[in-house]
Amino acid sequence: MSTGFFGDIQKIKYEGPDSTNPLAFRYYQPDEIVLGKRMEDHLRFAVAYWHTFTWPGGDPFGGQTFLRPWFEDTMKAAKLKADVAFEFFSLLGAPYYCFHDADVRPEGKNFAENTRNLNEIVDYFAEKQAATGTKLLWGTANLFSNRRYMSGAATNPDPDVFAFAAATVKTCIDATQKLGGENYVLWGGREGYETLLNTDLKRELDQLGRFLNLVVEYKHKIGFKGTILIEPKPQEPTKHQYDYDVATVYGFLKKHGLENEVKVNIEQGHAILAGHSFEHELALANALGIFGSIDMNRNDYQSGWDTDQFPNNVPEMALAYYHVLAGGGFKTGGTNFDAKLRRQSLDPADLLIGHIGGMDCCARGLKAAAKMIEDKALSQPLADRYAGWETAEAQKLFRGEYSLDEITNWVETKDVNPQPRSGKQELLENVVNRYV
Ligand code: XYL
Repeated sequence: MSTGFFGDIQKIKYEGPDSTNPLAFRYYQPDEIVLGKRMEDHLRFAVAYWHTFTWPGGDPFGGQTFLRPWFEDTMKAAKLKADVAFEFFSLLGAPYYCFHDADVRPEGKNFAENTRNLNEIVDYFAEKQAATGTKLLWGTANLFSNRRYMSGAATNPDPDVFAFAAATVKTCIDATQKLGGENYVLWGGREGYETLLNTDLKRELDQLGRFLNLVVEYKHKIGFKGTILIEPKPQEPTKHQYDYDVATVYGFLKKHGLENEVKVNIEQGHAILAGHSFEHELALANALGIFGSIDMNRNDYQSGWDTDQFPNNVPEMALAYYHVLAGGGFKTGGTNFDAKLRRQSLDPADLLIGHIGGMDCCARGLKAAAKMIEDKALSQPLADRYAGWETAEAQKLFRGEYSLDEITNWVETKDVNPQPRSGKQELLENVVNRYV
């Protein structure tokens, strides 16, 4: 039975680019074949439980603006929230969702009660997944909101907090496995510091390494088939977060011998905060072999904080999906909308409209990216640019078969005298603009 929260809104349908219906897709067609695969299977959209159903609309200067009938910390309210959430997934046609433990269950008075509450909701979700066909892209633990985590979770100076956090992650991996989740995410919002004056940086990094090893060991112990993902972010809430960006996470994984065990969940807004473009982070993760999944949103380029808005810039999405496709596309990952409404967008319909716009924007970006790949619009100029490295001599140089002396001899005897060639940036920018 419907909760009635969305009034008489019916399942969102594709109506084509000319439609002016705000509650219809203009570009996202799940069954459309792109590069030999259904669009839905490329994009693997997920709704973020926290922004869509839990966030009350506060900002640093004011509290709740959203009035939802489930805003109450009880099991009854948690179940109503779940009813509305699964109605939402079905109306939108989102194949996946993602959640933190704290988004879905009431806060208990201790660890045992938290676990009981989580397990009760997990059973409820399992029934709803079976009834609707919605799947879990990833689960995660909220190790940053409760005051016990104010000085970190894994990186806390108090080992009791480390233990509490580790035990909580165990329950969340169990929940994710039970619900058939395809990934498990670790975002360390408090795994960083406010000031180095009170922080033993080396110790905290070692604690974080131990914690991550525990997670990987447990994954193998229980036979969890999903991917463990770290989500980089440079700061906010802490002044400095240890999982700063893709490059930093890779160095950390290497140090702890986990580079083949853990991949990254890359968020558009976090890339921007780290001073990178989204495509930089995606391309680097591909290059390092650790690309996993994406958190899709956009940041306000003027604000300088993590505004978590829905994406609305097609050229940006085209370049993002270009790198996703170039790396072979998602395996267990997907496109999670880690995006929230602006706090004045009060209406239930706004929740749908935000996601519809984001999905359409991603669909357009995906199609543009696929066409660029088909036409070799960027890959051919790239191959041409590096073609010199394909010669036998250059290959030996690359493989390390020449010493510095031999190279010097080569340069001298052949009178090597390189002539610069145009990088053709403007030409390539114009090429991209033909597709978006
Ligand atoms: C906040 C982060 C989280 C993670 C999950 O900036 O994006 O929402 O995605 O903990």
